[in-house]
Amino acid sequence: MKNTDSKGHTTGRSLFIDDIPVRKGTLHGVVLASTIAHGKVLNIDFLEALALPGVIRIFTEKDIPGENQIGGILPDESLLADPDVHFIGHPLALIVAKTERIARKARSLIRIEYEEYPAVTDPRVAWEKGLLLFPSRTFQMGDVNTAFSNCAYVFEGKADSGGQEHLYIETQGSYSIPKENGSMLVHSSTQGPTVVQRCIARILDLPMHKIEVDVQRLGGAFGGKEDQANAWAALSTMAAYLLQKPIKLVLSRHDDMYLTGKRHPYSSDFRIGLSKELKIIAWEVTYFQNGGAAADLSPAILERTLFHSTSSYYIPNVSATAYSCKTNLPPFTAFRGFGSPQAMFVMESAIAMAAGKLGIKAQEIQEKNLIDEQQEFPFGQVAVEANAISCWNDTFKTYNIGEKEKEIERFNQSDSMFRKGLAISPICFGISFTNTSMNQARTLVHIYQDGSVGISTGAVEMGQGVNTKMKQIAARAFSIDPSRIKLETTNTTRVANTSPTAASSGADLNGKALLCACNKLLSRLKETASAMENTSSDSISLQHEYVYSDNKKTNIGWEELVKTAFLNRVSLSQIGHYATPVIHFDKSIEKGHPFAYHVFGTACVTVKLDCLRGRYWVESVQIVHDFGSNEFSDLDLGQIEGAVMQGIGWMTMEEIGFNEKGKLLSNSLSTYKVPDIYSAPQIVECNALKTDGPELAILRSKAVGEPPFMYGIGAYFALQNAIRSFNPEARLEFNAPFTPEKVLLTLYPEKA
Ligand code: LUZ
Ligand code: MOS
Repeated sequence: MKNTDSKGHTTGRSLFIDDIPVRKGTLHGVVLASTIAHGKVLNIDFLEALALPGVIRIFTEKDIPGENQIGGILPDESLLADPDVHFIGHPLALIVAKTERIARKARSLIRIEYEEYPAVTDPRVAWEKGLLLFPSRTFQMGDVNTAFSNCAYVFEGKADSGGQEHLYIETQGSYSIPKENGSMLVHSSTQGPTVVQRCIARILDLPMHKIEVDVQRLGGAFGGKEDQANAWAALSTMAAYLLQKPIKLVLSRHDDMYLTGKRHPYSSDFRIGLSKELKIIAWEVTYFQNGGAAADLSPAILERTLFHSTSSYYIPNVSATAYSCKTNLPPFTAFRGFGSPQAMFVMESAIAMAAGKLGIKAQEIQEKNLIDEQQEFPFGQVAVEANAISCWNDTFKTYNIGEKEKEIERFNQSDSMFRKGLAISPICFGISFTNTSMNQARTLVHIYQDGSVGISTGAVEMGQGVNTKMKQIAARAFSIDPSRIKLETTNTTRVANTSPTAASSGADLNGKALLCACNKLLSRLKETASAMENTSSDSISLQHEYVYSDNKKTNIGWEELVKTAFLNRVSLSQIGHYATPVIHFDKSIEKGHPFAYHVFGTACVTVKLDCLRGRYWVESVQIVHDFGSNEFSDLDLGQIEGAVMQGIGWMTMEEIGFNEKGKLLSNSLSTYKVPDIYSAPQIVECNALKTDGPELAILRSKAVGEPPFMYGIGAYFALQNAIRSFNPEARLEFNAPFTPEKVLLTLYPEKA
């Protein structure tokens, strides 16, 4: 199926928060936030702002009826500063006015006095000062110390990767509407309707049933709205509750960029040990995660980093330690890949370093160490249906990589200021929330008496096409035309206790729960049909909108069947519940089986570099991807293409800058560059690895949201290889993003 939202999006008819027609009496909120990174608020002078005509009220921490706490995993983040501020952008107050423009004007009239403390922005500095958000964790397998002493080659180094701005097209926002008896309806641009509901209930000291969160769709999220939609929804709902007026709070792009957290920057130390035969036998790594001022999702992200410390490789002796360092920056948060891209970058850096020192191609090391069937990850899970090697081999065959390498060599020998480079990027990503209890979902299916179907799930549509997948699943289950099916909004009153749509698992979890509901309805409809046909229900099937009896078409169509069932008082509504079986994890020993399955793939990335100016182009990204059954090929290809671009952006051009006082410098689209159509690779090809796919994936079609992001890592190393060919003496460091400036400075190192 094609994405059912395509038409609405391209004609501008799809509804986002800012498109909801506002109710009469709606007021508008704007957030006042700290302008210093660390300190104490001594006084805020609201007088002039309050005197501005049209300003209704300004809410501060003192107005919060419940707990001033929005920390999801750890209770360490105040909604409104009280009076300590820990980052620039820490909310201090909500200004409510008749229009957004007036609220904004009022904000400019407010004067804040602080006592300022020194700010920390560097994770290693924070670590030295003992500033951790929570205790460190270590994953271990084998015996690294003995292993290192037996290695033929040992290399150590440092690898850093930067943050990343989500830049969802729709900024964060919410619209809160009071209902009767103290209940609230909240439209929120969130991946986690239940997370928002729980957060609001805590802030307002209300039971969760009083808060109905409704989500039509999001204009992108990428992890940025897994936890960080909370503050805005809580603020608008608190104001709406206390004023008993509808309140709309939609962040401007600039506010969104400096108020919200981004991908975690990491700084890491590594040591890699290889045998003479180039087998990696020892791997030691320490990650310094820049967590920002509060934990947010960092504990889960840190965990996913550790789960991916060996990337696509089997390494028998591993010691991986991760620290979450507390800095005075906005709390860093979920972003596609969730800590795993950072880990994979370190692993690939180590391999690139080893290859450089040994004077061989990284491919020689990569290929010899790909994880194979029945080999163990450092956290105890054993690889099954391990497709790393088949993806690798298929990539080399399908795209004739050997020939491509020769072509590049020939090109590089020609006498010009251009060089080309190639790198291979294998990926391996574990599917399931690492927090086992989150791997559950529910759906609610209504078959109306006219045969039309309404489906509610816990999944949030954010452009990825999950609603289209749900439609396809139900259409197939009932064997009816997809046009009979409507996907309802994601709503906490219809489907309760949803996990956020995250961890690439929205389609798997909700799709399985949907199948469960459909199958129950189907068996009741078959009972009805068997009575109509005077046969056993085993001999009944539904095919192409008709009842079949013993595989022979009857003249009972879908509509007649449904109507008959209704008249016979058969329930045409059904809840489906799904919880991923098999998975478990024991944190006390850091071992278990946390993932339903892994997704594999290999990309060959080539770049062309202008060695005079440092400009470069990604020429091609050619992929063999492990889709499983590849049941949703069009949608999934869209995910691959988007993820590849986003991964290349993270690795090459997207550079988050904070100054030493914790101020975000890259705070607009003129100072923060994201890939546009001109920086898209000329060629993006993706072939599906042919497999049946695992039972635990919906329709055996594997999760696809996050894994292909990591193909972008190849762009970094392809650039290094192009540089090496131009200047073999160049000092190659591992410090992403590899912006054109950095590339130029690497091509022409300053003479000592
Ligand atoms: N969110 C989360 C995620 O809460 N847990 C996870 O394991 C995860 N993984 C990837 C992306 N988001
Ligand atoms: Mo996510 S990074 O919210 O799947």
